[in-house]
Amino acid sequence: DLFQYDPERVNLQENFFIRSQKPFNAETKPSILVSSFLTPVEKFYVRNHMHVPFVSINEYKLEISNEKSTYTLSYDDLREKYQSYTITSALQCAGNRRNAMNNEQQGSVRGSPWYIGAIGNARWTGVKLRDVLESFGLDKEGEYVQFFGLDCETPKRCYGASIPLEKALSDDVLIVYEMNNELLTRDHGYPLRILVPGTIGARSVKWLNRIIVSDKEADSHWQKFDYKVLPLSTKQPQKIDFDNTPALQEANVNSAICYPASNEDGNKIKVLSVQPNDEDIKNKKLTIKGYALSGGGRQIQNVQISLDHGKTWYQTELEQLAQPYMRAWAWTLWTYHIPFNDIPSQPFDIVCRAMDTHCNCQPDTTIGIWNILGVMNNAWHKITLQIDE
Ligand code: MTE
Ligand code: MO
Repeated sequence: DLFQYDPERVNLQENFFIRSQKPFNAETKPSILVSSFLTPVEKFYVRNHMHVPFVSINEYKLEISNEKSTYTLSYDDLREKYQSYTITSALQCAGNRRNAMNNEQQGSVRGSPWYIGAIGNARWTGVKLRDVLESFGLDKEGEYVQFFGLDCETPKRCYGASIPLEKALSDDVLIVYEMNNELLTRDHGYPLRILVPGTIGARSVKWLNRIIVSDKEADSHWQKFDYKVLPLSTKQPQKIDFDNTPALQEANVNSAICYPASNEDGNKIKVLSVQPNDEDIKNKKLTIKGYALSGGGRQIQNVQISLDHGKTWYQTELEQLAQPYMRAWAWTLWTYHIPFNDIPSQPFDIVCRAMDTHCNCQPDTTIGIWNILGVMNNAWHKITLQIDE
């Protein structure tokens, strides 16, 4: 049983909706996502494609190579020889919000039925990938940098991904050893993982074992035959469909409503019954909260909500970090207080949408973006509320 070394996991029901046990896949409950700007490690979503490998730190070696040369670093080498950096960045699975693409008009999609919680925001500490590549002179040639993990189904079938060399040499791509100032936990990639901020989660390879500078993309299943937006017409993908579609890299602009929420799986709720809290009753307003983010370092410019399916919009208040231009990796949290008087007849729908600083915005429905792998869903998020007094 490859899963025999998976870590013990506690308080799962409290923090997560569990999508599968082997491999372990769990998403953070919506109200937890908006209860702090940094997502606590033990509440951060976990997306594993296989088992969690057992790593003995004394034997652990990171291999770094190109076609001509191979170098190795021990864990201590990496921590001692290079300067450490910390950034705050969201990490989001390209399949986040996939379940909303399962619909009657368009059909079902393949993959884990995530609601809105395959996302988190954390402080990541490590060394710059660029510094490591430069120290071996591996920053000059090649088009891609490939990463492979220690989670292998067979010796040849390990989790792997690649990113363009240009991105790999940019300021904030890290070989990470700490998340929120604690050593990485086993579920999040102990001892080392890559963090590629602004890019889909699949490229941030955990249990990092090999880095290869190459003219080619990683030949792993997940680089070549997954994490691609196949054309809407493709219902039974063949190899040629994958060969003709580029691998996803940068994330798109997205947002979701996380509060109010209940403990029940968001995918199953048609109408959410809420009791306003004392504060809201006093102010005669209902508090709504959520997150927003974009890809490639683009900052969120605004998040709006609508109570009439997009005819009129209200501007929400944003909580975000001051980050350099094109390096906005952290998410944005937003809040709006709906005056009770503005609430139409019950139950009623709320939708949210975000726009980034490049004026990228979210489509109103999944109609034009549906794809068989159910990735990159960024349609307006909608919840239906019933206020009980
Ligand atoms: N790295 C390895 N080695 N194995 C994996 O299964 N899953 C990827 C990525 N890195 C994965 C991996 C995917 S699809 C995502 S979304 C993120 O890790 C999830 O990171 P997390 O579990 O720390 O939240
Ligand atoms: Mo993912």
